[in-house]
Amino acid sequence: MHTQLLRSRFLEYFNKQGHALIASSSVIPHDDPTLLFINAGMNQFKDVFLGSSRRDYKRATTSQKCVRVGGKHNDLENVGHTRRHLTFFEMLGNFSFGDYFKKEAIRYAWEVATEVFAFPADKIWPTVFVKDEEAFDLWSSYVPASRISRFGEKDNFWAMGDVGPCGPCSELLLDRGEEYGRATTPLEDASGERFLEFWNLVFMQYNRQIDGTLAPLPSPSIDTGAGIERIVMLQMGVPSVFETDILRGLIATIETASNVEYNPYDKAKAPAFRVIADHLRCLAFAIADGVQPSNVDRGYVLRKVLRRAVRYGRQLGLDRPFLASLLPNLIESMGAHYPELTAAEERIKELLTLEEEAFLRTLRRGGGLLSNIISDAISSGSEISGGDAFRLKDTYGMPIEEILLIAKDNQLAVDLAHYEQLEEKAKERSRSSQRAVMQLAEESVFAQYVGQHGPTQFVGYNVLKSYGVVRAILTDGAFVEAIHSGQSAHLLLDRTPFYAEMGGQVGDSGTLESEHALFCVADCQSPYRGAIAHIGHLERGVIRIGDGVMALVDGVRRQKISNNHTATHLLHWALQKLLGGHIKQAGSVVDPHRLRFDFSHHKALSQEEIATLEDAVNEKIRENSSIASYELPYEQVQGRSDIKQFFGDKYGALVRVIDMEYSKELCGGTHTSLTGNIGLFAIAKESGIAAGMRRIEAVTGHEAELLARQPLRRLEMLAIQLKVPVQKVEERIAKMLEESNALHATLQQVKENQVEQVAAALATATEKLGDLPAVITAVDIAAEQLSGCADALIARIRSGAVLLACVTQERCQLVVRISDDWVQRGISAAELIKAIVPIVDGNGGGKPISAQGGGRSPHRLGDALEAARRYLMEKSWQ
Ligand code: ALA
Repeated sequence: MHTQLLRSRFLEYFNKQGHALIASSSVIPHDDPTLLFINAGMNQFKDVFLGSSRRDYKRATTSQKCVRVGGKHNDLENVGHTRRHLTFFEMLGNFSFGDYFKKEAIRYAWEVATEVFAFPADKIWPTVFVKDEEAFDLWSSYVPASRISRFGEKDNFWAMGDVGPCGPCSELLLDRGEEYGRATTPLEDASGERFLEFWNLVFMQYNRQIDGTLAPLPSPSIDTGAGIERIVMLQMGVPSVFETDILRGLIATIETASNVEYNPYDKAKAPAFRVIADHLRCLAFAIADGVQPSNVDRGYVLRKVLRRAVRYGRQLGLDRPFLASLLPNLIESMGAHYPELTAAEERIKELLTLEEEAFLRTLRRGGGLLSNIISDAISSGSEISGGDAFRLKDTYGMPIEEILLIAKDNQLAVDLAHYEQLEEKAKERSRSSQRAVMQLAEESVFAQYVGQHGPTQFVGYNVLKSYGVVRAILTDGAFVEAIHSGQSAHLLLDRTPFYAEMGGQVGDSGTLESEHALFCVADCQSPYRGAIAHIGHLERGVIRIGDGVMALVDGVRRQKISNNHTATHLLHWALQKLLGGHIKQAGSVVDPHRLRFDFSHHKALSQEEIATLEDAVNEKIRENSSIASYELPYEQVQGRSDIKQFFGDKYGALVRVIDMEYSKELCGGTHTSLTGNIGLFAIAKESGIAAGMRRIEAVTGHEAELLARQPLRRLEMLAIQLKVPVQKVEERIAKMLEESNALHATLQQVKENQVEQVAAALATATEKLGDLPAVITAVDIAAEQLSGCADALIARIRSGAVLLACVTQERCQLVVRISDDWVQRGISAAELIKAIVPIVDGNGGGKPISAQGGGRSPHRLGDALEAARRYLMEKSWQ
């Protein structure tokens, strides 16, 4: 059964059992710093398991795009060399949020395994967590007890990460027979190849805290996951996931592109095919969801994946960008179920090719760098340092094995110990940035708060002032009862008009006031969904938990932010109108002073395009139309092409739409009520920030006026420098240009006269070489006058040869002129120059009547002139 069919049968089965069909989330986790990429179907439901958010359904089923690379779940270097490691795969799953539990989960899994997957019932071997008697008993009604194995925490306790939802699990294994090993039970099968796991049922019961303790979840839930590639592999009876339909199809296109045949048993070449097929899927899906190869975080991981694919491509002779040519095949097999892939086709192709080109250039430079490193090491008699080896590997993607081999060929050692230290550090960097770790600690504190008190109610779309009760006070990462004047803290209220930074819009500032206290809010953040932290310090008084405060947002600042946010939507609309629908927002920042908008586009905008954008936005501002906002169920909005939404975002059951009729966008930010409030819009800067990625920085209102006034200010400064009133600047400059042209002409005349004078003086110094009158000399004039001087001289002496030379900055220049009559007698300027320039380490050429040359050794100019004399002497006799 092909992947497509299997996927739909699985989803249909669970849909019939009352599970909502939910689309895969983006592979980029939204608002979850604990994760680099989505690595399991349950990620998009993390909040629901924790009880901090709710959905309209209690059962769901998905086919989730997963990326396992760079995190704890995968080792990139394995992919391609094993039968089943992948960086990208689809995970089928069914979920219960406090609805059914172990009994039904096991029944469904059994039915699907034996009926939908059609695996022979007597080949299915369940495993359970060692202490889970309940699961053991439940399985006993389907298989004999002898086929149920108990495993410990390492195998049968699943956790999403170091913190978060987790619980004991039960796996379904399929016995693939003796061909895959002699083990007779899963407990004996250390490699797991014979008794292959194909489905994991997690009985979600706990939330692991930062200190490692397990807090019970609000209600026991179910999370299951089955890798679709593995199921298809088992069904088709093929030895590896790379022999299944989608991946094998991609391998076929690689065969065509490289003209090399794929032989799964060829240890030298087969890994390359597998690496490329797998990595292409990972890259294409991640790019479609908005990640760009870069030097940080996810972008860094993606860059590593792409470089690995390119390096393996070279093993198949693919030494030019090739990944884009494989994409149509992938879209054909997966685009129908994942429309975001089809929609992003052009952008994916463009980014892949740009990145491949850049890396191929880097590789070529890397080759050069390696030879330098080697020659330096040989001449200094030292080894290749760990730092150099790491640079070659990390920046130029050269595998360490290759570096070791080349070093060995040159009888050089490599400081491997230091290299490995650097490698370990880099791994650490990509695994978890410091920021993520800190946020993680904070996150769990706030998660605990939301768990206890429920979310803070945000009332600030309509009001900027509201009464609230202090629910929690946090100083130095711990909850306290009260704070006193001078102390800094994070304050949480039951309700607030303060907007916490999100979706690019900065947090509000303002004050929290009571009769006895004044707390200045410098920033407002939401470290965890539902928690709104007012960050600031207590200016005076005391604040205690339970105190009532008046929350006052700085209204002027908020208005500017809202204006800029609406202007961002207008800019997005204008960009799509001008450049086309492929323009996608890749990031934005909205603060009171400016807005910044990043988008995918392959070339810089022209001045004209920038003006068109400004005009379009300003026109909408002058229309002064109102901006509507309302909430809709996400199901109704999903798939509506007239509402801009981002695959990179995870939306709740209800979403907010910002509607200006011509532009509709899902957005949680604050907006101005009438477009006219924005006043004026001006683009301050347009620049490139990465391959295929542009950035516009713009200002509105008073800031836009200041920007518009800048050229005038410059003009005023200019007028001061020119010592004329502003109105006279043009006139003054025209006059200066006229004067400067006249001066230039005079100077030219002076130079020509000078050349004439030098020529006249030289004409009197004619020597005779045999019959040939000649002037051969070095002169003290500028190089650009040399030709003019030689022309004037030959005109004066009429018949003969002229060789003039001058010396400038470590070089010498030579020009030769031969009169027509001597050319006819067989003397050639070009030949003369060619005969003498080697003496000054240079080259030259020209025609019989005129030639020129230059050299790097001016101290041998005298010798060259002597050689010219001898040459001409000989020639004049012939
Ligand atoms: N979340 C579980 C897993 O990834 C099902 O294995």
